[in-house]
Amino acid sequence: MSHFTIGPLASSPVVTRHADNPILSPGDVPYGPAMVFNAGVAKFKGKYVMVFRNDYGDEKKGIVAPHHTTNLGLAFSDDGIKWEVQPEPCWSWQDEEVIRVYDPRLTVIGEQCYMCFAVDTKHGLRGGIAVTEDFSSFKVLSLSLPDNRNMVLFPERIGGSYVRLERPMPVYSRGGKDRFDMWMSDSPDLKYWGNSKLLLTVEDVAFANDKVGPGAPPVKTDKGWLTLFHAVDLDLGRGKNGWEDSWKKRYTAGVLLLDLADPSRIIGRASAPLLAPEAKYEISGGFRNDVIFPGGMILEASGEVKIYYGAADTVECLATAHVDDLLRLCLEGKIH
Ligand code: BMA
Repeated sequence: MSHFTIGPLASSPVVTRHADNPILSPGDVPYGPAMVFNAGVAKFKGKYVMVFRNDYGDEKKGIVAPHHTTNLGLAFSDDGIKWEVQPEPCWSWQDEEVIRVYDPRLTVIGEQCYMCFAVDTKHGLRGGIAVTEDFSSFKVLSLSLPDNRNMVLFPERIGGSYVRLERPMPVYSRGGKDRFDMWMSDSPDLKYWGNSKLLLTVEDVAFANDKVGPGAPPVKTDKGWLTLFHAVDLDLGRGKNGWEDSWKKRYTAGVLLLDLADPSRIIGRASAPLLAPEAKYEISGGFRNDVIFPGGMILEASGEVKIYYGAADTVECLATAHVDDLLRLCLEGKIH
């Protein structure tokens, strides 16, 4: 399958990057990662909490940065902007089979905080769900078959079931390349998942030609479930773009509105990206430049929506928008 080229993309004027960006950088973390990004963020027990991904190099082996070792860090905040990073990472998982966990996504359901995460294993990439009460320990509730990840949970049961968005990686049936779409499954208990449905395809999204998948866990509004997705375009004309030898992809964030009672029904979607890489920390100086990877969204009582995203796979950033503008963008866009 050949890729058509997408060309330049701009962020929506309804979204504002925070003046303090990046809100978390490797230098803010006392245990020395090379990259700090793709965080999950929630409001839990009166505080903002962030679980972020740390990637390390191994100087002894001459690996300066990339995805050599990964753990998950923890930070708390009173305002969602200034973060107190805890002195130790909160979780890592390495054993004979598991290589690392990464890309945490937080959803509060009732009194507990659930964390979806990606797991690299020696026998495939898996998606996991864990639960915690205090971020000092995590109980793993389920692990998917390979290859599935980017899972996010809805913050309440819908029609009696837990619901998640996810992005399986069906390489064989999609032309042997990235060509990945967003799916949805439900579960009676967070362990057994089924009723899987295709939700949003890469062909649906004008600013993607490579893959689309979940980003920030959905938030409830009176018009529907509002959620962010990642959209990826590949341009083979791109060369070295970051510390990596070659990086030809661009990641943007899109916004989607799902029906409250039946979230497998898309009721609105902005036709252009909400966030496209433009700021200095998104387009330069990172491991993989031109990456915006949304992982958290908080709807404040004022109507402000805080959007947390990893930038250039190297730092964590914040942007804000008003919920009414996001709903309007979705409802003005193409409705399925
Ligand atoms: C994906 C994941 C993300 C990462 C993105 C861009 O495949 O590994 O964690 O942010 O690529 O490199």
